[in-house]
Amino acid sequence: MLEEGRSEEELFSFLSLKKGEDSSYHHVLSSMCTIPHPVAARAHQMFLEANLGDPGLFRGTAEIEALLIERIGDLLHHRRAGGYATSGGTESNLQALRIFRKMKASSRPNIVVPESAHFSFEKACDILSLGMRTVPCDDSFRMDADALQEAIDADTCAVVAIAGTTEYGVVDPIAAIADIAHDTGVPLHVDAAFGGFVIPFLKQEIPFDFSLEGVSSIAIDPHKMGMSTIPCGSLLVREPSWFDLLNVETPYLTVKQECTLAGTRSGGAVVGAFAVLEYLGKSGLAAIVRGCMKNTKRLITGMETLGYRRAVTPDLNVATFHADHVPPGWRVSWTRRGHMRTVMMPHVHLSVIEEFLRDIGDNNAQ
Ligand code: 0PR
Repeated sequence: MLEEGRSEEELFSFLSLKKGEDSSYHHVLSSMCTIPHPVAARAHQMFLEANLGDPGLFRGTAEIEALLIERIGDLLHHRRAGGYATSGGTESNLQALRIFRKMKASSRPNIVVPESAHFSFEKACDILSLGMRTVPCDDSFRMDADALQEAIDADTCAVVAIAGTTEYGVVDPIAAIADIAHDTGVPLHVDAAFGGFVIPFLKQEIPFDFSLEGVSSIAIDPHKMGMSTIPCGSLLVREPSWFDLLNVETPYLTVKQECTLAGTRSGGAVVGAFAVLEYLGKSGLAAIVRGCMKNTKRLITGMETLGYRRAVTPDLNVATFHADHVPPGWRVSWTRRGHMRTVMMPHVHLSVIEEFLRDIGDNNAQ
């Protein structure tokens, strides 16, 4: 700590300098976050001091959180789902597994995940002392549902499927996985942290949500394709009472029990998420998804014309390629299998894609 505080002007010029060292989203093709919608930013700002960790003090904010969950539940075909706004996909995945671990009477519980699962499941298994069984994916990087059946045993407390994989943007065969989960009586958690705000708006219908009987819980993040400010994820479960399993007593708060992982929680981000969903409605979100998918197709066609083959045809706005270099100034990422990975988030406009194609094409020619 400084002995004497700095002047505001000097301080903010330091902050500006540091902000200048951050990547602006302009040439970023590697992120699953995006520039928040101005409506989300405005609403977040309005509720900056609101703490959802003490909902009795911030009743209005708590009501907005309940409305947010109702709206998302509606989108996922279960308006009466239980849920709360988390800090993101990692917390949602952890909390879902915590519930299912508590439901299972086993001294050595395990979960079954596809090899494509996000690394947050590794953290969750470590924290919850769960064994992690990995099921291979097929040639299209989707979970092999037949192999799943063999991986489930008497100690399996949950199966995980991914509705929009982080690396390849594909959706696991969730209908088939949900049938297996249902038949074996094992809860299925669907990680739709990325895909949850995309899949409902695709031309092609892909079942992934509570409309499938075997689906028990879903992680879906407003701070990814929901255009919200960070941090805002959400976890929805089929039976609201399941959250009781996570309750702890909070004697000195306005509300006497709490099932969330964090204590103090950002009201601002949650109101931001609600505001932008309310403002855009389904038609607004659908328009955003249409744009992102059109851009994904354009990038794939453009790259293939230049000789860079796609690694897979994605379901969502993630495009991956057999390519080993990236033009200077651009941010892409690389999958574990060595493919170039790009995410066509709403900030990646068509003009940005054309610029990228020009740059990688020039690079090629040299
Ligand atoms: N589940 C899936 C399917 C995800 O893709 C992610 C994050 C998570 C869970 C975890 O979500 P939180 O990070 O909100 O806890 N996927 C991105 C990734 O790891 C997160 C990300 C976003 C990374 C923006 C970089 C970045 O610039 O790639």
